[in-house]
Amino acid sequence: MNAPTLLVGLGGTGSEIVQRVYNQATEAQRESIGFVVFDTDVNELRRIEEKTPAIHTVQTSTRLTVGEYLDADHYSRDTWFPVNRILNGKALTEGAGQVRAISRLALNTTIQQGRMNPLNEAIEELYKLSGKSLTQSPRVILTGSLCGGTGSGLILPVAMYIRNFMTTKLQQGSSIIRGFFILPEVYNDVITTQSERNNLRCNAYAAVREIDAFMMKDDGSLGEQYDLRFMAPRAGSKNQDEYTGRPMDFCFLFDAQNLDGMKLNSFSEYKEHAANCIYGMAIAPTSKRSNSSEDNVIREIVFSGGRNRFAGAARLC
Ligand SMILES: Nc1nc2c(ncn2[C@@H]2O[C@H](COP(=O)(O)OP(=O)(O)OP(=O)(O)O)[C@@H](O)[C@H]2O)c(=O)[nH]1
Ligand SMILES: [Mg+2]
Repeated sequence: MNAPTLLVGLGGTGSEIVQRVYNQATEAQRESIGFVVFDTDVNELRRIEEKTPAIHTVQTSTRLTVGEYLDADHYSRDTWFPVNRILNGKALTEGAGQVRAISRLALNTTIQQGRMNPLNEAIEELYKLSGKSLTQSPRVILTGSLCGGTGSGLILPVAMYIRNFMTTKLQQGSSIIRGFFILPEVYNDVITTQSERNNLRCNAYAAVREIDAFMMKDDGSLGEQYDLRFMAPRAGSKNQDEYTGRPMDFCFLFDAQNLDGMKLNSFSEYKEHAANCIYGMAIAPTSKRSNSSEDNVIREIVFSGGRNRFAGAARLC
């Protein structure tokens, strides 16, 4: 049996990739995989629930506007959210409007209200599986783009949530968490205005900086002048707690061009390519080789002070 694997799609693109991997997997492979998707966009989630009901879904949005979220979440309003009157009127059910902070704000309420249960249950089911075989702890894969609001804003908090859930509830702190994320140039076919493309790049830059900073903190290579803490609510509580640990062990990034400057033909082909890579590296029989070669990389990680946790991803065939 494959190592139990949790596959989590964040935002519209991430959810679609998870759905594609689900469709590629055989019935037997699906038994050791927990599929979970997160989105603010109810229409996207509904499509997934109709076509693939076995995928667990978490809707992070409610009917509230940004202003109403902030009225109920003073910690966010007073400490980190970029409060803006125009944003205050925005409803969330059709997406986070490419604003990462909105997605993070909605997730805080999702945790507070105990609506992370589909994710918790998927993790617990895998834990039972690994308990039976007593061989390997569950592996975790997060996917999405770094470019929009919803997925990009969820990467760090959802990774930290999963790490802490596994460590505190399941004593599985050693689980390897890998991220597979799409970079902005891949959207050039569908996003054509320069201002929107710039926005995608800003989001991607901010997301990489966040992931990197918390990886460095955990590796002990972040300068002492940075007092970096990740604060989020605990389930069912308005109080903020510090979540600790490394958000992910390896972060794979997909861009539009390969080393020879060649591109795929369409946006859809990129999503299929991302799904193929995840399937090949995490689920197919060849995945055992990639898992063990990553384990062997530990010596090089130590020598580089953690600087080689980022990688590109592609299939050779
Ligand atoms: N025009 C167009 N835009 C797209 C398409 N697919 C994705 N996008 C936009 O590209 C950005 C990145 O896509 P996703 O990763 O799916 O975004 P998300 O995580 O769902 O975040 P938001 O939709 O911004 O809340 C988002 O702002 C999307 O709205 C598409 O087919 N056409
Ligand atoms: Mg979306």
